[in-house]
Amino acid sequence: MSPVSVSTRIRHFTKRTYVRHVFLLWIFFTIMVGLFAPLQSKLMGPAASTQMEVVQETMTLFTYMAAPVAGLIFAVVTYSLLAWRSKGFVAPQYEGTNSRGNGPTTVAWILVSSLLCVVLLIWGLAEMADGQTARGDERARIINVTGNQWVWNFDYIENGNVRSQELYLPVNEPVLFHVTSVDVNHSFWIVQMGVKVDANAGAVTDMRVTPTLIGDFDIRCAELCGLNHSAMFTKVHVVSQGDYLAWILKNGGHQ
Ligand SMILES: [Cu+2]
Repeated sequence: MSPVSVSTRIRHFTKRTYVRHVFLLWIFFTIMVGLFAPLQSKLMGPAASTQMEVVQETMTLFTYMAAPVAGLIFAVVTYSLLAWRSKGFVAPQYEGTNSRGNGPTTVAWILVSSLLCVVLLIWGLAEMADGQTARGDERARIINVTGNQWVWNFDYIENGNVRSQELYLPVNEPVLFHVTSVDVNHSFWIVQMGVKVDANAGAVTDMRVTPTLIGDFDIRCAELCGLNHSAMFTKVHVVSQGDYLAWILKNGGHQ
């Protein structure tokens, strides 16, 4: 095939009305998905730990990179549904041209997908390493977390015999949670800190985090655990070191 015939083919292709329409729809849907990218991380609230910052950055970047791919699929589907719909009860008179075995399309699709995957993989590995370093150091305060249909219990074992059903944490201090369950399997999820671990009966799982923001955040069970699973949520109150100590002393604990 000579270069002239390729350029002629491309010119003919882009002159078709449906190509221009799909292209415009592609731009439209790409922008719509792109606009959603910075918004979706805000939907989960402010980042209350370094891990959550990493999670939000990753979700935003992945959405930006997926936007043109999703946009193209939305464009083709929307255009096909609207323009090539069979009207009434009559069967379509003819079929559209088959694109199976179209070499350039296949090559372009594989190249673009591979490139996107490689970029996302490199980004993901780098961010995962950042998340690991942000987990906190050896000297973390240990708190026991117990899932129980359908409440969470927190034991502050380093501060005496203190138990609560809402979690209290001092800001900027690393915490190590020992997580377990007394009945079925639950999942301990601190939403705005971007950390989650299974709470399994008969086993103890570890989770580390350092809260970086003072405020009240959400704790949810992220594993279907029976009738009231959806009501198995509580709060974490991240407070100053002084306020944390005052709360511990008020509840019969020690420093
Ligand atoms: Cu649960």
